[in-house]
Amino acid sequence: MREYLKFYIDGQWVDPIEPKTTNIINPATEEVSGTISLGSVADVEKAVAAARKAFSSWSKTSREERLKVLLAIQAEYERRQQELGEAITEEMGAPSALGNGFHVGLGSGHLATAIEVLKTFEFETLRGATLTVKEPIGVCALITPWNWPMNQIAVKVFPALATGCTMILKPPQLAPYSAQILAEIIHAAGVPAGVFNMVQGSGSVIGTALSTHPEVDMISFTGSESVGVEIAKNAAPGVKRVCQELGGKSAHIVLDDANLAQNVAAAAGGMMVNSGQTCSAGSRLLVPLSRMDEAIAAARQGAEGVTVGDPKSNVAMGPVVSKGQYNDIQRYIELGLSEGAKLVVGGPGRPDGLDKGYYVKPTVFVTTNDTTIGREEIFGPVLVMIGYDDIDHAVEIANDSPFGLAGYVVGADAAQCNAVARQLRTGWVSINGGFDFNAAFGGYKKSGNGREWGEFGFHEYLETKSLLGYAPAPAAG
Ligand code: TAP
Repeated sequence: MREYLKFYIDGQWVDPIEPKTTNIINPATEEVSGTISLGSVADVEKAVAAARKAFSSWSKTSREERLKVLLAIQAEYERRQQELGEAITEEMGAPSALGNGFHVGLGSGHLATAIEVLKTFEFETLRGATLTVKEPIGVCALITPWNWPMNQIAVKVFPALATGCTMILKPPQLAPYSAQILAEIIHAAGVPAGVFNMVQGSGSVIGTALSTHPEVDMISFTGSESVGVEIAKNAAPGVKRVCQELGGKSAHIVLDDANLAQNVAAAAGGMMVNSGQTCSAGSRLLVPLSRMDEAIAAARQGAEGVTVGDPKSNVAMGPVVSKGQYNDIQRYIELGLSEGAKLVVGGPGRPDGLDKGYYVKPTVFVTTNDTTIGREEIFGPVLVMIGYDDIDHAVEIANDSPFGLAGYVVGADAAQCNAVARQLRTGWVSINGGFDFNAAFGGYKKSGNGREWGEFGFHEYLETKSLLGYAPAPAAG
């Protein structure tokens, strides 16, 4: 049983000012796996004051000093990878191989990337007589979701540290353990007091206190559209910078010259990774309408190949994160059936033999882009397949979405893939499986306004200052 009752404020583990706790449920067993403290506005006040105080010195540190700190974090992070993976499995149900693998690996990948970017990042550029200086924006509130808990924290905390900002992290109540271990890692690495602070608790209390706080300069939020909008409204009177990374309903386009069976099966299996709880998941699979029968057979094969069960065992898919998430997904599956979508595989209820735990059947529907399940983010292991007539039609369907986070294009002709990718109105497009920690990640439209990852993530934490006449031209003659 885990017990994380203290917050990390001003370089110390401290008791909450008003003691209050909540139990954390293991989604695989529906049993209590531990207890955390829930913070209050008074804890936020303390954390913000610590971050404000630390900003005056941390913002003035040299690149080398910050590199040293990040390298120390990297050494500690590597040492505690196993623990992080186990925590992720327990808190949100990722299978061990995924928790220890991709979940923890994304964190270390972003950390290594932040270190490399920091080594050469141009904080100052001189053009003519004007010096442009990139300065840390100040005290940052980092509010994260539960779905890829370490990834979401890593893309915020490491660039914030690298750029000289100080911060208060508010992890998700549903997945608080890995954040707690990361705070221990940061403490052990010797990050100066007040630079990194962490308060656990509910979004409505801690998140709102941070979003409205006059001493918070910037908010980086990843999560749902509704909460993103609320944060922006709360932050508006203070004219804070609000970076939003929100939801998606991304198109995965299988072009006609691709190996259809192989790509559709892989896309169906890929949709089920992390129980489909991935903002950038290719949740709309677009296939040539003329080959729909072939695609259906391949999707069935791909989804049926996904083993579901106890995440501590050797399975491809564990449960979804919570009862609420399970119910939401079931509602969408029922909606798909009532809307007349064709069920290819899966459907309502738990997979056979799993009577306890928030397990969902890997599900595939064939539908059209105007249905609810074709338009809304389900955030579960539910793939919708949509047929297209030709490439222009595929692009039209892909872009006919309120979201614009990601896109996937697979095909044999690289030039054609590139041309399709260029036409997608999304912030991130993977062509034939391309992946890059240095590529900017973020959305168009209702998927948000921020850009994280690599060098682009640094800019979210920086102000731009122009010093005009910094280097006046030498006097004539
Ligand atoms: P949310 O319910 O939006 O929660 C995200 C975070 O915001 C949690 O820490 C939550 O706290 C907090 N929060 C809740 N209400 C708040 C408020 N009024 N003010 C400030 N903070 C508040 O999202 P979720 O259910 O955790 O995550 C799923 C959603 O996130 C999906 O829509 C998904 O697409 C999106 N997502 C997007 C991305 C990117 S990169 N675009 C990545 C991952 C997820 P609690 O602890 O109380 O919940």
